[in-house]
Amino acid sequence: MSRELSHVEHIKQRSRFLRGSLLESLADNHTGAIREDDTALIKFHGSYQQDDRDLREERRQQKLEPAYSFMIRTRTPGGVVTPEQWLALDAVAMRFANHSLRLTTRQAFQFHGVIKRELKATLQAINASLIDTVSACGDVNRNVLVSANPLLSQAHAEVHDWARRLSLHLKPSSRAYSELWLDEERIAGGEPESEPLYGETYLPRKFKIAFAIPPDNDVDVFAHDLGFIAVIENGVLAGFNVSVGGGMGATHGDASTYPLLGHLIGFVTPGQLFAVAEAVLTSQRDFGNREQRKHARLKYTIEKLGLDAFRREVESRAGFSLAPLRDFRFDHNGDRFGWREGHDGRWHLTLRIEAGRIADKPDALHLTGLREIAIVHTGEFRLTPNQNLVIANVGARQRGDIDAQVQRHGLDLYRHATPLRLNALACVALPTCGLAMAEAERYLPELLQKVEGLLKRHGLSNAPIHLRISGCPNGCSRPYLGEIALVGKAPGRYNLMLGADRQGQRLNALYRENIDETAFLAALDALFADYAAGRESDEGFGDFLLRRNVVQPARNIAIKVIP
Ligand code: SRM
Ligand code: SF4
Repeated sequence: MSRELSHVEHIKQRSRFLRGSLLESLADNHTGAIREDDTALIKFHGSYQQDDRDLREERRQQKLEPAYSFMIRTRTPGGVVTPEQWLALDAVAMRFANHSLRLTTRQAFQFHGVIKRELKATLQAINASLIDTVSACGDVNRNVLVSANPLLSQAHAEVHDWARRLSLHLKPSSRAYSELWLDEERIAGGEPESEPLYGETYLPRKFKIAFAIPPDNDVDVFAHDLGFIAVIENGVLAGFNVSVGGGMGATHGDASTYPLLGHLIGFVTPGQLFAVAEAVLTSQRDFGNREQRKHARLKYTIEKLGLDAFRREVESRAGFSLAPLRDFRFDHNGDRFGWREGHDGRWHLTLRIEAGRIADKPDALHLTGLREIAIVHTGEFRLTPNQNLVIANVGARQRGDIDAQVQRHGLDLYRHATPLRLNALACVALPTCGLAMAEAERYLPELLQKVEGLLKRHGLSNAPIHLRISGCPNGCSRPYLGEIALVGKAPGRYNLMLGADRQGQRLNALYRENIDETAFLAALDALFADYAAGRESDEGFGDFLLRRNVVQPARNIAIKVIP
C-alpha cells in the first residue's frame, strides 16, 4: 500500500495554518475561482467553491469558465440562533446569496451562490451577527449536534451547554480566519502561531460529534465519529455513554468503503467529557490514514487498530478508565412536530421545512414569513438535525400570534403532511454540489407525491415510514439510516436501500442497484402491498422487511458494545 501522503496533507502542511494563497486568490479579478490548493483550505473557513452545474455545459460551449460561486456554512453548535441573528442571516441570504437559507442535517445554515468578490463582505456580515463559520467544513471537528429540544428539562439545557463548550474547546486556534476575513492584524513579533490540539496538518479527515438525549435519537448519534448519549437520572445529568467510529460515507463500486454505526465503549461523567473527546480526536489525529482520504475517517482507524486497542489508547490519553455503560433506550429518530411544552412552562413549535430550504416561492413565502416571526419572537430559533426548525421558548400567550403567522405563510405543513413527508430527508445535490450524481433536494417533492400515492393505494398513508434520498453515496442525508433510501448513481438512477429501523440503531441494506423511477416505484408498490397485508401491529416498515428476509442485515447492523 502506498505510504505517500495524500495531496491535501501537503496543502495543509505548507498552508501556514490555513492561509495558503487565499489572499492572492481573492484579489485575482480575472476569475471567479480561487487557486486549486486554496479550494482545500477555504473549507476550514466554512466555505466551498462550487459552480452551477445546470450551466456547466452551456458555458463550456460558450468557452466561458464555469459559473463559480461559494457555499458558506455556519458553526452553530446545537443550531441555536436568536431572532436578531435570524434577521441578520436572512439579510445575508437576500443581499449576498441566492435568496434562500438552507438548514442542514447538522444544525447549520448554508448560503449558496455567493460570488468571490463578495465572499469577504458576506463572511463579515455573518460574523457581525456573532455567528462564525470557523471549521464548518475541513479536516477538523465540525459543527456539534445536540438533540433539538434542549429546553424540555434543566438537564437538556445542561447538555446543550456542554456541547457548545466542547465546540469552542475543539475550535482550531489559527488566527488565519480573523486575518483573512475580518481584517485582524497580525501582531508583529508576537508568539509564533501553533495549533496545540491539531498540529499543522490538522486531522486526516472531517470529525463529527453529536449529543443525543434519550429517548430521542434525532441526532442519529451512531452516525458520528464521536457520540455522547446523555444519561439523566432523577432529572440530573449523570454523564454520557460514549460511542465511537460511526460514519456514513461510501464510494460506489469500492467495497473497502462503507457506512458504519458507532460502537459503544463506556460511560463518562460530565467532568471527563473534554478529556475523552480530546483523547478520541487526538488518537484519530495520530493513527488516522493520511495516505488515502477514502480510508481516513475514524471508523477505518478503529477497524485498523481494533476496538479494544482503540479504547485502551483513549483511556491512556484521557488518564482514566471508562466506566461501564449505563442503560439507555431510544424510541425514535427524526423530529417530533408541533407544539411541545418545556419544563418551565414555555412552548416550542417544531415546523417541517421540506429539505431544509427556506425561500419565497410563488405558492408560499417561507422566508418572508419567518422574517416576520423573527421580528416579534422573543425566544430562539433552533435548527434540528433533520433540516427542520423549532420556534423555541414561546410564552403561552404568544402561541396564538405565532400560529397565525405560521398559517398565513404556509409554514404549517406539519399540521397536514403525511408522516412520510414529515420525516423525509434529502441532501442538497444538484445544482450546487460538485459530487452529486443524481437529483435529491429538487426531486424530493415529486418523489414524495409519487410514494404517497402508493401508500394511499395500500391504506398506509399514516404509516410513519422514514425515507431519505441523497444524490451520491457520501450520505449527507444519512440515507443508510432510512427505512427506505435512494442513493444516487447517475441522472435519474438510484440504489434502493431498505430495512433500517426507526431508532437510528440499524443500517439498511442494498435491495436493488442502479434502477430508475419506474423500477423503484414498482418495487415499493409490491413491498407496500405485503406490508399492508402482513405487518404486525406497530411494526415498522424496516423491521417488517427484515423479518420477511426481504433484505439481509448489512455489516454492522447491531451496535457493538464493549461490556
Ligand atoms: Fe455532506 C461532502 C452537503 C451532512 C458526508 N456534503 C459534502 C459537500 C460539501 C460536497 C463537496 O464536498 O463538494 C456537500 C455540499 C452540497 C451543497 O451544495 O451544499 C455536502 N453534507 C451536506 C449537507 C448540506 C447536506 C444537507 O442537505 O443538509 C450537510 C451539511 C452538514 C453541516 O451543516 O455540516 C451534510 N455530509 C453530511 C452528513 C450527515 C451528518 O454529518 O450528520 C454526512 C454523513 C456522515 C459522515 O460524515 O459520515 C456527510 N459530505 C459527506 C461526505 C462523505 C464523507 C466520508 O466519510 O466519506 C462528503 C464528501 C467528502 O467529504 O469527501 C460530503
Ligand atoms: Fe452532494 Fe452527495 Fe452530499 Fe448529496 S450526498 S450533498 S450529492 S456529496
